[in-house]
Amino acid sequence: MTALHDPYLAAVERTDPEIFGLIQEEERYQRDSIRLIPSENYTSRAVMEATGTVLANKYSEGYPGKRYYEGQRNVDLLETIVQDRAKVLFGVQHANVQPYSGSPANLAVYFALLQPGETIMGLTLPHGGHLTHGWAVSATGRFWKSHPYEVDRETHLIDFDQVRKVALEARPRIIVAGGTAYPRTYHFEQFGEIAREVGAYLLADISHIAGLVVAGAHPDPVPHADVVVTTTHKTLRGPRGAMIMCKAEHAEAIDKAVFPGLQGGPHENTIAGIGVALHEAATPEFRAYGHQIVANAKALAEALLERGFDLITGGTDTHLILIDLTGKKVIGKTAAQALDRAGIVGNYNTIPFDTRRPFSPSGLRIGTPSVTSRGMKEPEMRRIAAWMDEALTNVKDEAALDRVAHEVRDFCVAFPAPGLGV
Ligand code: DSN
Repeated sequence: MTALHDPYLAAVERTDPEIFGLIQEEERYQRDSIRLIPSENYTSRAVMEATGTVLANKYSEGYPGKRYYEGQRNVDLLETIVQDRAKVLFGVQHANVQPYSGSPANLAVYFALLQPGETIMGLTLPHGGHLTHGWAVSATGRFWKSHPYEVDRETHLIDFDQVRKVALEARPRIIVAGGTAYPRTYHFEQFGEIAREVGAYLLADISHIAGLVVAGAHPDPVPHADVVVTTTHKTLRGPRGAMIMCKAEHAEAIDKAVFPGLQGGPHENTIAGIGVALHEAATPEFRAYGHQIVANAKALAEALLERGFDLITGGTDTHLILIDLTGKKVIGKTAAQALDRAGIVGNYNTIPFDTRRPFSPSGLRIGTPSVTSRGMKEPEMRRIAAWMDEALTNVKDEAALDRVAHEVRDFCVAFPAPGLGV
């Protein structure tokens, strides 16, 4: 078999030096920088290899045993194994592993369970929700009514008295628990109670925290939610994709909504990569990884607080930290650009009740999944906080940013990133 395979990327280099060059540049960038975008990670080489295989040559519309194409003898077995792994790992009755990513997965859930015009109640986007939780510019806000809930104005926490009040007013068909910039625990049990009280479904969107959930580092949504959606590439550390998991009673509606409702042929190469990631996520090492992500985020938050940074909610329970830069007299975009120049990659983000606009907000969002994948621990988080402080007090000082970038590059050498080929 080995003769079939070139050394890593040799065929891309021969065939298309331009694309090869950019992939190599990106690998260097990912190797030499401290990546703090909380929705990103480093997949293992095994996940990456499974994703880039002959499975990309297939068309397999339908589901195992019920395809619209012949030639599925391997693909049917593969997709069934991946479904079974998801069911065991998350403890769910049904798993659909075909959604192309998180946004189509959420759309499929609404398409399956709601009539057009019924009400979605999610955390509003500027307070840490997601576009597909009913935000106006998203199809989810066009085809369904959106009646969002907010975080508390003082604490910036989800306040369940307020959630309940909004739910009683809005009478939503579905409540969404989950988000992209909320740094604290999602209390799925309380969401579930409110959903049942108002006769709504509960969708737990655990895209950001799925790896923490399987590691036991975040409460489990499964006992409380009708449907659980997750992307597969964030803390779960798989390829770019998504899964919808649900009770058996919703299985048929969910499957029909994904295919033929919204998608055509599933990307079986991605599904193979998801399978490898689920296999890895079932190990004791992954459990330790999930707990270390949270320990690192708490250590990083603590070190930033000591350096005078304001953190939304005062800290974190998860992998994610949202910094309010107002007191530092630097705006989110300038901060993110200066950090990138210094070899530290985060993203500018709105903070709750932000007085600035979304394209130039007051916040910076960071997280620890990628640095934890490199084996960094609490002492390294304190060094990262020191570099962030140095860069953010010198946003216009090219020499200072260069100095940090050099130190970061040297530091990264000691923490090899999984999956890289350079
Ligand atoms: N865009 C993703 C994130 O960065 O959180 C969510 O879809």
